[in-house]
Amino acid sequence: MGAQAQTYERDALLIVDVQNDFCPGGALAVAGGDAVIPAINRLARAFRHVILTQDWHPQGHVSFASSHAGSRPFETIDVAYGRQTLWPDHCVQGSDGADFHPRLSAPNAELILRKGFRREIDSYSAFFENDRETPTGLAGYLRDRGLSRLFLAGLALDFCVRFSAEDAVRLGFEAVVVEDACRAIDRDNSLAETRASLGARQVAWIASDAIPGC
Ligand code: VGL
Ligand code: ZN
Repeated sequence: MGAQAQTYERDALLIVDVQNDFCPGGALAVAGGDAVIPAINRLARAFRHVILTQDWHPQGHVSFASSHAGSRPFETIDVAYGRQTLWPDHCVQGSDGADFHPRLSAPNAELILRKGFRREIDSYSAFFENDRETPTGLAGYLRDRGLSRLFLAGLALDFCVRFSAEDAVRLGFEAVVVEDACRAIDRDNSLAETRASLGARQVAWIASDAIPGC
């Protein structure tokens, strides 16, 4: 919808959290999470600029249900910066679950951006942590390099992809979600909310086969 089917020097592909823990068999598996990999591998070859994100939590992270006595995964609680969904322990720094999926192939990636490494703040967006204030540095990186349009693919569509795309637009970048290269966790209507929210914020959608070279 609306996005030009052509990649340019100013375009970057953001591959979000294609890590073992978000794929089948992982601690926070997204249904069909590994099914995005063939399309993402093609996209990675079609784009001149590729950035990977990696969810990267210390043990005892605030987003882990196990860090809060009496809490269970997928409940929400109040933390210092507002509501926070609690998750099973996942993407612990240095663990196999935090590794990129072994079939992911993006040899030309120029940056690996790790997020969620502060014990007291979760980070869905690749731009801001969940306090909505602490920047990751990605905006400055993109601006300094003249990258003004971001194509997003990966996991999970209704969390990290969603909030990254929304922040991108809020910061003045164009954002295009590559729909078939994403999968959602889809709990509590989160996928429908994501579609509505992205639509209301001028985030575009595209199919990967509309991108030259894919
Ligand atoms: C994510 C939940 C918790 C994601 C990360 O990558 O979408 N979701 N941590
Ligand atoms: Zn996480």
